[in-house]
Amino acid sequence: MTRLILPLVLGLLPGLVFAQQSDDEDRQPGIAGGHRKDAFIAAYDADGDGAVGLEEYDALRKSRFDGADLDGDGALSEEEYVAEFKGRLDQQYENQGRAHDERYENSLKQASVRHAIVDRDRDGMLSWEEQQAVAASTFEHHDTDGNQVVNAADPIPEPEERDGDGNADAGDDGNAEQGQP
Ligand SMILES: [Ca+2]
Ligand SMILES: [Ca+2]
Ligand SMILES: [Ca+2]
Repeated sequence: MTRLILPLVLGLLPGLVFAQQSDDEDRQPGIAGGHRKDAFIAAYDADGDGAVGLEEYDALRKSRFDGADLDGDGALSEEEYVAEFKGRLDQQYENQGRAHDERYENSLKQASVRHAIVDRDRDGMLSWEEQQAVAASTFEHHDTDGNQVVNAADPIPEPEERDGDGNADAGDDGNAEQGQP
């Protein structure tokens, strides 16, 4: 993963968008690297032990990817990708008792944008391999000590340039993975 692409990639995971959305109510997103890592852990810590192992990360994403692949052709169309993201977004809004707002609409638009970005060969379909390429770089970014587990022990990564414009929020950045499978 090149340094040019990484900042973009960090905005590619819907799971991250969700976590950031859920806790950026009283904090500016994208400023502290720690916030990003916390959001990452919150989004993927399936067993709730405060750490995200590579296998745990891959398993959750694969499960979402397969669930989103409604026609079972092994890849996600923009429609499938956005629908999966929308399902989780709707759940989040429902859980928070929030009415759909401008951010909601923007988040859906961003999901379409993410699909186009992650679809590297631009064939209109997001393959698992394309999904994995992006996800792996995101994991590596947070797993700063390289032990295949992202947890509190990982030193906070150096700030990314894109963090400077505070656009980690789902509503105005390009952040998400798989309509985030
Ligand atoms: Ca499909
Ligand atoms: Ca593709
Ligand atoms: Ca680690």
